[in-house]
Amino acid sequence: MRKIIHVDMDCFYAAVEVRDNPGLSKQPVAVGGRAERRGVIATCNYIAREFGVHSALSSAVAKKRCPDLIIIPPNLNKYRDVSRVIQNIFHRYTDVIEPLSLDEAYLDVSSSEHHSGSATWIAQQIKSDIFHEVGLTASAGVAPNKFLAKIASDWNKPDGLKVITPEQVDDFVFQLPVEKIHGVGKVTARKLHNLNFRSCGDLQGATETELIERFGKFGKSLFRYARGIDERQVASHRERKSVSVETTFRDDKHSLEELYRELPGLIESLERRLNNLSSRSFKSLFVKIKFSDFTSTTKERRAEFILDDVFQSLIDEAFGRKEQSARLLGIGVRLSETEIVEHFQLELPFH
Ligand code: DCP
Ligand code: MG
Repeated sequence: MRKIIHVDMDCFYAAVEVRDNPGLSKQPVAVGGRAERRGVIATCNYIAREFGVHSALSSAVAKKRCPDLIIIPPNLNKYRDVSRVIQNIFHRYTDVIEPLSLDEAYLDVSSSEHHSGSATWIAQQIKSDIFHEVGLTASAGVAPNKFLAKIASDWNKPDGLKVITPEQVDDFVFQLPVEKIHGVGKVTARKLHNLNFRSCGDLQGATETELIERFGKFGKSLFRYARGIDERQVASHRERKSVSVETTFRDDKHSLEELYRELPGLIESLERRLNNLSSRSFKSLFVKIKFSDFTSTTKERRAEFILDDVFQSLIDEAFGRKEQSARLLGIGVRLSETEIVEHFQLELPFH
């Protein structure tokens, strides 16, 4: 039986900003782009969440919902530094760590000798180390696998600790709403509800074949998750498949020329991100355009290097797919199989 801990910082970027400016601790605070520049909210503190503010909401809407909201521009370097300190704390307890983003990681402590091998004590200790050394609260989930550990860390947020022992797994999943399953978004949830699958207990009534017929490959995972089974290992090195950057324009772009003009700036920030990689062998380049009706399209072509004219012709093709102006342009590279994640996923830029 494995012992997995999932640690997730509470309202991470916002918590860092409030920590560094304690005068804000009783105010609704968000981190994100400016409302007047079509920015979006990266995250916000729990006071702001009570007003309906959340990640990925446009800052303009956030301001409407919460007029007193203080929106701070992101300081990604600061969050990266904090993240490094947190990662070092994890390493005191195990080397089997899989970071998912700056503020979140899985730890496999099955063979840890700390605290007589009690994963619950280790999780408590990690939370306490983070609080005393970084001044921030984290939530942790302890369970026999990744699927359950992640659900558990979210269970009593903020500053939560939830343990699911092997004996509790069956009862826990039986009543678990299907929308708690990782990978079940709004669309899949609706589909499941229409089939009368509301809890994992309901889902246990379906055969694997039936679920695969209805949900494709994901059906296989659904079948196992519904029984609390997840054999995925905590992978300390994960392959990163692509690196990309994108920008949302203040005003929609109506012509190809206008889009081309954005290219040098985007290539530059893409290059900056690629600087962190150990190898630079690409499989392909791609572009993404989001149109004024919010639909998106992508175009991709094989290429081993960043070539301006490949991006240009991809933009040409993508933009030509609709008679509409563009509100967002993104470019990226798909990496060859050998590229290994350094430590963290890259975050979206803010413009
Ligand atoms: N983030 C972002 N854009 C998003 C979602 C998240 O930039 N659409 C950033 C800001 C968050 C950080 O990633 O602080 C971590 O994401 P989480 O989903 O863990 O959210 P928080 O830590 O902010 O809040 P919670 O307490 O719910 O974990
Ligand atoms: Mg978090």
